[in-house]
Amino acid sequence: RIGPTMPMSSERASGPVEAPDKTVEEFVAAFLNELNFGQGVLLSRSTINDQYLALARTVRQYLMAGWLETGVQRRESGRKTIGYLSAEYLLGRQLSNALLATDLQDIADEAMKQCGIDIAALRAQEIEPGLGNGGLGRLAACFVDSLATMDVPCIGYGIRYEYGIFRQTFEDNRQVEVPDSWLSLGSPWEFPHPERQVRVDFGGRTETYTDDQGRERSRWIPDWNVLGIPYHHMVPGFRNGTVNTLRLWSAKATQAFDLQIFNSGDYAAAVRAQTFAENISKVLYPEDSTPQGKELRLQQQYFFVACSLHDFIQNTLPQDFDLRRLPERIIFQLNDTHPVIAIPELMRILVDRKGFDWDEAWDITRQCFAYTCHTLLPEALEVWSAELLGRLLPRHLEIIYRINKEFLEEVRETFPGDEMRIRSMSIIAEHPERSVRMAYLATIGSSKVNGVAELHSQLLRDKVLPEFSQYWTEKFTNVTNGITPRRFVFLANRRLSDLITDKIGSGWVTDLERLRDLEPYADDADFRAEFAAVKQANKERLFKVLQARDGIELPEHAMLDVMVKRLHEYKRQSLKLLHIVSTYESIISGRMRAEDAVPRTFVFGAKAAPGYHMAKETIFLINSVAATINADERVKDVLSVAFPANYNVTLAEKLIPAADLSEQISLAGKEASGTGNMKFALNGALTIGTDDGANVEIRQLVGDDNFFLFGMTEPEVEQLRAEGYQPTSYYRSNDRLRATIDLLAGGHFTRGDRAASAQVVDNLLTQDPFMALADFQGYLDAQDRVDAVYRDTDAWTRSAILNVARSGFFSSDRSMRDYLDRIWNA
Ligand code: GPV
Repeated sequence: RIGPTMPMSSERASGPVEAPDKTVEEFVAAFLNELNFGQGVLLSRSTINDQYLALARTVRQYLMAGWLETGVQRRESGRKTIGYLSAEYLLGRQLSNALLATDLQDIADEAMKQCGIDIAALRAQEIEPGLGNGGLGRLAACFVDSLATMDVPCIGYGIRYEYGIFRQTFEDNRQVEVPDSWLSLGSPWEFPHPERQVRVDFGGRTETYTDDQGRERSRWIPDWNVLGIPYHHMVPGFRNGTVNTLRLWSAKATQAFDLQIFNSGDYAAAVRAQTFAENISKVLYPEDSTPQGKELRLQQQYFFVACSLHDFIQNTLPQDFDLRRLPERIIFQLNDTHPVIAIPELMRILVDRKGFDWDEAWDITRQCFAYTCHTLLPEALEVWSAELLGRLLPRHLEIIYRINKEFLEEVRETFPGDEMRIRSMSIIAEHPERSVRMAYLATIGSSKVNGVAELHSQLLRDKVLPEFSQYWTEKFTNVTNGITPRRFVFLANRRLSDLITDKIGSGWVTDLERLRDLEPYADDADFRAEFAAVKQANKERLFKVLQARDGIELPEHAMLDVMVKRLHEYKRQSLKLLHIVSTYESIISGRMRAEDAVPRTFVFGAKAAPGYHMAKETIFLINSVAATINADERVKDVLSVAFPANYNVTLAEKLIPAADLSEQISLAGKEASGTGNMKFALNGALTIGTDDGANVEIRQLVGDDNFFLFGMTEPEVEQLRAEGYQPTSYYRSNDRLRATIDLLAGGHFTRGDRAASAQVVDNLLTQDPFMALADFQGYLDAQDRVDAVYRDTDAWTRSAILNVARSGFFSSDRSMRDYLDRIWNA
């Protein structure tokens, strides 16, 4: 039986909760029970959706005992909890992960077969919850997976967006966004708890008064509010019985509608307040690494943070808990600046509601927070105008001013007369308008600040927050990101997993450094053959998926060269495009014979923020180039370009295991870490990449011989910038670059319409803010090295195996251990 191994707590008067037996018979019985009594249909009349929902609820039954028991243990143990505060969780499909965690895959397969059902169709029925944009949201999902697997108490707090990241389609090669109604067919993985609703206030003003001890105090008189309804999700550990909780908040109006107005016939007016309130959790902002200074976004941030703090303090801690000891019980990890309003919120709770002195409250608060920064782009650091903050959260703005005043006084004591320094450390910026720098507030209000890769943490200290890192050397640290091997290797790459387990046992799934034991097999010809066969089988699986999903046909035997990530100028999809066009140009101009080229299939996956014009133009150009190349007989079976729409976690799980080459080509000093880079390496792709983010650490671990490095280093980028970067000089002096750009600009890919490619091309020639042209030649040279190694199948496979064997460091279990040791003291 699956179930608690601990003695049952006295808390449950009704006796132990038991899951059905882990046998095909009991699984079938539980499934039919869910279908008949839960879904209300007969098997013979059921739709695929009915069957999917019933299957999901069946698997849920096997997790339930562990979930309830974990909850009891968490309450009784008094252990410190990690409160992970994140505006995004990019979870991916839940069914497969739950089957994996419970070790029910084979039983469920067989049980469905006995019911005459193809389980693959049911897996395909699930719409993944896309409650995140990209790396940051996916990182949060990996972290909660690891904490559950390590049995660390964690509550993931976030927002239950009714619509997640938009669904991308292409029309005439241009991106069109469609709302992602992931809840429309039912959501069997969430548990609503309307009885645990929380009220959240907004607006109004503050006033001062004198309390009964004669102290001058401030209070907030808000003028509107909404309700937060928690929806709980299970976060199962890997086969360890632990199930942690993700608590996502949904906004609801305090009053559904105005009956008086409704009765008078103005129906729109009657529901206006409801619509307004419920808009707060309606949709995820599709911005990635660039904040939207929108009022609704600030409302979202405060909404989920206020609900979460209230939930922990009022509902999760024991009654009458002494809040002076709060830091022993919670550490709130701030996933970038999105939840940073939690710092003044905790101050408000302690000072205004619980009657603490300011100093004592501040001392507690700072111990309860830690801040992770995920960017180096100055334009990506969140700043809120004081006008907006004061209008929406007047008391919080007041608290921020006081935090700032006291902090600057402290700095002034250390650096008397250094007004320049003091101004540069102020939370409040005065130009172009008075505003609040959320990263500064986060740094001042946290016990620790970390970056997400070695290079990033170094640059964070030196370039983004230099005054702060001098002031508090000990506060700054690094935790290099990681990814969960459960989803991204064990689940996504079953063939490779079986091969690995066959050689070194299954311990690697929860102890990824054990992959080191594979190293000797890199020199074993039989193993290499098996490894290469796995890659080929994964390619064939991918091609079937792309055929069914997008109608894309790809040649069977070509190097699979993959660039998947959000579309961003700094990530340089345009540099990848220049490489493709350059190779194509070499062939059609006769400089290279098609039969001498290494056949390559290029795959892109990328969503552009709907308001990011240059990114959308780049998508258009990639699609245009793809259509032209794929239709050109001169390069048939030598060059193919695929750009399946709507890249998401589900597609990533098919794409990454099939890839030969991983493209990680951001301008040095711009990508904080990257996590796709880790997923590819662990699935046996070789990386072509710049010295940026976690690429640096990947290269150090896998070795220079097993990584294709190119491009300027971060100091070289800085130097070139200082000298005055002129992209046209590269265009003029490099023949291949000129031929490539001329072909792109000349309308060859846009049916003669030169204007259609002009924006991307002109941007490269005149601005090129991310120096694609400066790195172009180095990139081509590195691609030539890729071809040379790929021609030697043994050498390539050997490198691929070594990439797997040496990338165990990038498990998010290791990241979590680092957070526990360096940041959480738990
Ligand atoms: I700030 N990141 C993201 O996905 N969204 C954001 O709003 C911000 C950062 C990403 C970084 O760009 C990646 O380099 C990094 O690997 C990832 O966050 C996780 O740390």
